Amino acid sequence: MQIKSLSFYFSFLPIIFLTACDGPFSTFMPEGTMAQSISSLWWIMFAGAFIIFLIMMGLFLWVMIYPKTARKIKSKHWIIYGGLVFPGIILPPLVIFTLITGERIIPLPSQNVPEIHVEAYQWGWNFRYPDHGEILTKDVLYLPEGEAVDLHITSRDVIHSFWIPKLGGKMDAIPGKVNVMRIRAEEAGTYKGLCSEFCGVSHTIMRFDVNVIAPEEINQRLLQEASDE
Ligand SMILES: [Cu+2]
Repeated sequence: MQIKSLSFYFSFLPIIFLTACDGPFSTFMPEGTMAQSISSLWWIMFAGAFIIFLIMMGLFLWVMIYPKTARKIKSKHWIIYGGLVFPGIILPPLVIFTLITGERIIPLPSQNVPEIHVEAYQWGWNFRYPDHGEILTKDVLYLPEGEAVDLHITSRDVIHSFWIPKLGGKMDAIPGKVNVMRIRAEEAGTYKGLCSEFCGVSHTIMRFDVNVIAPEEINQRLLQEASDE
């Protein structure tokens, strides 16, 4: 049997790394404004970390290959340039970008945004729509396409965590407390959400569907849901 070259086996490597990049729970394929901001921040942080890694590896190799030259650099210069100047150049842009992203996804009370009340419990989700006669949907969340909504998230029993990977970040659902998260889906369609905090034996089945539909259709769909109950 002919032994294949190493490059043949290495050609499969990207497949291993990229197979998990798509699918309903992927954060690499954002479809909402908040998820897009978080994803961009992740890539910028990744690029920053990667650049630092390359510089550190370069320095490491330099010290290993040319130890005599490296020894000529005074230790105080390593501290000044490596410990103060270098982080002083790299960290501020990352911090500024993080603050801008946080500001963009934070639910500012001054903006008038419709509310949906989310209640987590072992092991499911209740969604109530105050703008539509407090209609209740179980394990199905209806969101208007292209419009921001404030989700008021709480829990009936233990701590859970609300997450729609393609649309936004995670938010803890804590008994006796209401956490607000703004979410905005740009494209109509069906998405998947889940509990991302281990909450008991049936934690893994604590999932829900998200139907993003035209804003003018929401009321009719909710009334339909209510009559089906
Ligand atoms: Cu849970």
